[in-house]
Amino acid sequence: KVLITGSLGQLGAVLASCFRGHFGAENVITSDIRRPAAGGGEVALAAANDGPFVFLDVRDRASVEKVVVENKVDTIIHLSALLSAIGEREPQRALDVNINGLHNILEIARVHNASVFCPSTIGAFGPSTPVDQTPDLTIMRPTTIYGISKVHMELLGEYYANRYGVDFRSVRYPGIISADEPGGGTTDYAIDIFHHALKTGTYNCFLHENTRLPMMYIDDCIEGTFKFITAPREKLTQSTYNMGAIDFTPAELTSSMQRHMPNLSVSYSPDFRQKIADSWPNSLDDSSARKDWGWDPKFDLDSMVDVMFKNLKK
Ligand code: VAH
Repeated sequence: KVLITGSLGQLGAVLASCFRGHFGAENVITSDIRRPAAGGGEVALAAANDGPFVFLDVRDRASVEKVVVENKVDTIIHLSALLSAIGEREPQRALDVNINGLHNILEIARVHNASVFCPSTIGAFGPSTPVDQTPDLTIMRPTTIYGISKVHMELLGEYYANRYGVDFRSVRYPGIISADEPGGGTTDYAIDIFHHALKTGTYNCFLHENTRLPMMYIDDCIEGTFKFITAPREKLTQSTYNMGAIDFTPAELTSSMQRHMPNLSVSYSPDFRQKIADSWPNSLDDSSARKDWGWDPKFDLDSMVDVMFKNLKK
């Protein structure tokens, strides 16, 4: 049985539906600290309604442990976290959720023999990291509380794997693009821009037009994540893998969108998120993920833009 924390978020809802499709709805327990109706739209509602859903605060170890023991959970997909921008607004809450939540999950996995998947991020890199084709193994000195909590997660997960034999797996996601509401990240502009474009024909971007960041379309993310979590352990040569796909700037995204909306007008007013974006890589070297477990993203910038318009117009 699978338990997913943070199930009503941008990734959780879609990942839950993917896992339920493969393993049966009753074998995937979704959970969140929010009420389903307050989550991110239809997909989140489905995550809560299409199978078992429990209220869980990952900071409350006893409650999480009760769900794991009572349901014989053997796989925990731990998605609860405060992202980069919201983390800078509330560093203490980010530490509490991202660090204490993770400690609880790893301890429960150790005691009850569960495996753990927890995503990392390009935010785990920092200003001293090489920016182009950033490799898996490199300098990691992030400057956001989110990044710091994710480096801690990668290292602690690896420690639990080496010391206690916990099957711990992680991937470093770039910005994930989907039609659903994102949750307080720096890469969110690449989603907001579609919603504003369709409503008003204009968008005021909070990043500079030439800020290049790695990105990925949600379908690639879900397919790849499923492949990684279910890959035979012996195929994996490391616990954390870069997962790259596309990279682009707000200006390049705008040009691609203008193929559909020639009159789309985008202005730029960088705010505090610019500094965060400037500390992250431009692109990732994900050759180990491709070699070890067959990571193979399909969407490029234009095909991602095409499918976003198609979905949002629906
Ligand atoms: C953020 N989308 O912007 C997240 C992500 C790629 C960074 O982890 O905070």
